[in-house]
Amino acid sequence: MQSAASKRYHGPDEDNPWFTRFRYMPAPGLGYERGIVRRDPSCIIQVDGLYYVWYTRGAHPCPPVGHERATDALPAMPWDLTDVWFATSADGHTWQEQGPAVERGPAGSYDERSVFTPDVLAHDGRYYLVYQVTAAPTWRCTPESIAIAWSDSPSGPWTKSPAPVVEPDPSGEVDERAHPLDATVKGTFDSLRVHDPALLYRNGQYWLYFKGEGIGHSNMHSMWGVAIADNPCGPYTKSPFNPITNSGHEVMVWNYSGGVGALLTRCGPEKNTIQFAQDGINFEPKATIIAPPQATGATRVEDADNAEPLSGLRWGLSHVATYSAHNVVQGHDPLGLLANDEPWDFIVRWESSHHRGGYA
Ligand code: AAL
Repeated sequence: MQSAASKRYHGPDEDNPWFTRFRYMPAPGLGYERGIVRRDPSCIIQVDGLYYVWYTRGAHPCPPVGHERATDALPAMPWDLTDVWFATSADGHTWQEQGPAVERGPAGSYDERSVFTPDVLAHDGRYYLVYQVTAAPTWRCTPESIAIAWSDSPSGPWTKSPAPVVEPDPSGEVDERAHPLDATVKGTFDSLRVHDPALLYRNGQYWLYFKGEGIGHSNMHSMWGVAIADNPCGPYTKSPFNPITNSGHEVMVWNYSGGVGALLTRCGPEKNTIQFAQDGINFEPKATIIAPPQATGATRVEDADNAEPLSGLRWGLSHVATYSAHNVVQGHDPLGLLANDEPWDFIVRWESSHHRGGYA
């Protein structure tokens, strides 16, 4: 006799090389600070012995006021009126903020309102930053795109692409001031916004993974797509297989064994899973995890150090989104810092370990 649960049992987490647990600790230099938003850190790269990270940073006169009250100086959301900054660290624990890497463009440009949520790729001696851009404060149905900047040094200066490199799919119809679910015509999963870019180099091409939000779709059931280019600065062509996940919010992907590992959090039936696609497209869940880092960037590893499925997920930085109550609901207040009297998002460090269980 065998129960349904016993029949589908694949063995304990401890025997699964894709399973891990996360623990959290402060990241001095990038921690809670009144008046400053720090969130959505990139992956971390090491150059000449120094760790580098990029992130969304805003110096705001007050916490977010929402779209109706937002002005040229008052932010609608934590990621409104922000720039991409970078910080360095000798030990990966204590960080020194270095200043802006990519800033908002002048009035009339595609990135005049905010540049945010970066990721980095170091390849062939060059550095590429991919990030979100918007010309207007985020509200119900305002569009958002992805742009790229490049440099010969991780410290910049950075050259911006003349236009965004990935745009929302031009399907669906909705009033900009309506709720996305009140679409007159439903669009594809990425017809409203493309978000959370993550850039990998694989098989001679540049794979730009992103999260889509769609007209007629709830942004709390987000999915991911990928766009591929022969040249890092584009043009990028969206895969005909998109969406390539049915779940997941902020994108975290890493190269492993010729394929791509992925950490899916927060949204959809396969939230809080680690997945793998040998071809970078057809993802399969490999492990269910608890309390994963939010909006995270992990430390990129050299090929020689990338022998295990989770070599690309050893330690990194993530954010605590104090502004959103869902962090409390989902138990993501590992440091108890939501007790702070004002919501200013900040960055923490995490480490993962394949713990064997028990009380040791
Ligand atoms: C995030 C990301 C994107 C969204 C906002 C800032 O965590 O999904 O970056 O636009 O929230």
